[in-house]
Amino acid sequence: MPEGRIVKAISGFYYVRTPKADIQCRARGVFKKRKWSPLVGDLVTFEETENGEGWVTDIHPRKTELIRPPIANVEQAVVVGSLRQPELSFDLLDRFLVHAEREGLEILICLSKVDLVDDPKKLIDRVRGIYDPAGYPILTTSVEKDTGIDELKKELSGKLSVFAGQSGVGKSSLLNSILPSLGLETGEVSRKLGRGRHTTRQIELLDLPGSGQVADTPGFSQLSFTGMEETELSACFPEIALRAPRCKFRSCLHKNEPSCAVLEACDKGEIDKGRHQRYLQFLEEINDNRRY
Ligand SMILES: Nc1nc2c(ncn2[C@@H]2O[C@H](COP(=O)(O)OP(=O)(O)OP(=O)(O)O)[C@@H](O)[C@H]2O)c(=O)[nH]1
Ligand SMILES: [Mg+2]
Ligand SMILES: [Zn+2]
Repeated sequence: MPEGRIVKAISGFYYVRTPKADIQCRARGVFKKRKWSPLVGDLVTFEETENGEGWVTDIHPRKTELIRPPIANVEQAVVVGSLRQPELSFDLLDRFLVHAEREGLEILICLSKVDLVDDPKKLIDRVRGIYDPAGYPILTTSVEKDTGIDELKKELSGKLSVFAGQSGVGKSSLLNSILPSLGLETGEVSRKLGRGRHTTRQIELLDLPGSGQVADTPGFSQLSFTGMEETELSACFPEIALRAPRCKFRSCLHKNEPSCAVLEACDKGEIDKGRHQRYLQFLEEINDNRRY
């Protein structure tokens, strides 16, 4: 039976890309019963019907699975945050980074709209100071000034990547710069609210020239940690995970325990205090989830 990858899902239809064409498929009821539904990025087997459509009959085992945005088998997450319009949200950035780490994805932070800041170096250096200890590579881009686009192209080549970030940070604009023929819809950021308008509505997996694929996704404004355990969180902060083995207590949660190597690194400025604070905030949220 034919196989392919789901590149788009719209109201119960899955578009399965094969070397010949995209086949519009539905999913067998059995998936619904098992509460197991196909995701964009899934490799599937399908059965062709006479009218050129199909039924998804099997979903191949997933290498990775993100919940928000819901997508399977991506290898790399490009987390986009604009320096202005909207302002960079470290809270949202870190929330997404936790989810990407949990799936073991390669991570690239993309600081977009550098053209909107008069002296971007100061701000960029500050962001580097926060994320260098975690080992995350940072790329700065501007679609207006054509900055960083070639580098971004290189980072995407040969991989399956997902673009994620708040609405209005310029995810679709970046993809249009990389692939002008795409003509993805982009939307103004509301001046009054300083927020994007949720222009992209669907996840769509796009083929890159040469090899590689990239998914444009709708912007998010919230991200929670449902289903996550307290003890899992520190592994999703690389700079914390690195030091945790040197804490006195194996069960250390790096809150206020004695001889905590993480707290010591924070005091010495080796770990950014804001990152640690957000770690504590997320820890509290995970605890609250368990209580209710
Ligand atoms: N000045 C400047 N504006 C940009 C840049 N990139 C994007 N924009 C503008 O930012 C606005 C939002 O861009 P989009 O590409 O629609 O943002 P998005 O992240 O795809 O937003 P959603 O689809 O809503 O999640 C548009 O008005 C773009 O023209 C940039 O590098 N510089
Ligand atoms: Mg978009
Ligand atoms: Zn500790």
